[in-house]
Amino acid sequence: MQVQTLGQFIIEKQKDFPYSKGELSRLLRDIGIASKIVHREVNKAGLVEILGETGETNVQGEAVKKLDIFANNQFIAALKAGGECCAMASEENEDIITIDTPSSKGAKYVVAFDPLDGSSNIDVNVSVGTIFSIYRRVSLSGPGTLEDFLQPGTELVAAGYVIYGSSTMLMYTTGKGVNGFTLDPSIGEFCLSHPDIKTPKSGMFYSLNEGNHLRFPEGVKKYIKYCQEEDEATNRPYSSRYIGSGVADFHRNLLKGGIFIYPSTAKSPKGKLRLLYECNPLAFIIEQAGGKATDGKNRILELPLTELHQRTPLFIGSPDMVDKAMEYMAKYAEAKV
Ligand code: P6P
Repeated sequence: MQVQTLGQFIIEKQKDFPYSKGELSRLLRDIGIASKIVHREVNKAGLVEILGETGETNVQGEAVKKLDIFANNQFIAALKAGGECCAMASEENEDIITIDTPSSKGAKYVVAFDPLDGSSNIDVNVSVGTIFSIYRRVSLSGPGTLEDFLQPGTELVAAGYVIYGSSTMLMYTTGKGVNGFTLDPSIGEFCLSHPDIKTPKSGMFYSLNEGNHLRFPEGVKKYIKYCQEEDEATNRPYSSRYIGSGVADFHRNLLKGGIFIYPSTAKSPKGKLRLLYECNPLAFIIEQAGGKATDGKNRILELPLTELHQRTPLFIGSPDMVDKAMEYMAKYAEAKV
């Protein structure tokens, strides 16, 4: 079978963008390069002095793992060197990272990313991931600005994620479907393995941290009960699958069908996941694969983005499962937690 690498695929698809002069293609290439370097370190994390915590906390107040910082530095370096983006935003950095090298000042794009999502799982060998989203800048020239990032998800030009698991895969969309590439370490190339992915209309998995049950919105509690009822016609009860690494839970549900929910909780009244570099990119992907993503009421991609690290509740996955969850959220909207 003819292997098609990520690079070949991107160039072939470039004709879908008649006005593109290859900048987006080169940007996706730069992300692929950084992903391969992170893959190498993640896959030997247990062997080298890169496990454990740095002793610092990030802007989210979360303990920073050494591999978090390593991954963050790799993506920053690769995007700076590539010269195709004029600013970046990272989960690990409080403010945007402006790039004012000569080649980047004229760059058309900005990139937001979570360099290593689920990193608290690294020490126990659970899959982790990188999530990225690409916007066209709205500022006219010079280094990128905060406004370049404060755009709704409907303005996304491209989005994707890398999952560092039993194999390393890069999944992305530019608005013309979702394609998945598996890294072949023997040749150092991401190879097309999952062309034109479509998520099942319904699935068997529901994913959420039931430790927060007491403070879930009533609609979530009722939906969980629905998932647990016995009903052969709708293949219930579903199976609860929650690994605590969003990219891993999302990836399983994308391929097999399912729903991932991170609602508002006592600890995270606005939800835990970040709109810019977690929810919007995953929402773009799931919609391109035929699924849905909401905040419990509104479409994620249409949510106004007013703060860099803005959080939102997230319901994402198979369309029929998200619709059912929304029915319960609407029906019990007024019920007090
Ligand atoms: P909790 C990881 O920190 C993360 O951002 C997602 O990857 C994951 O789905 C979620 O948080 C887990 O959060 O509160 O259930 O541990």
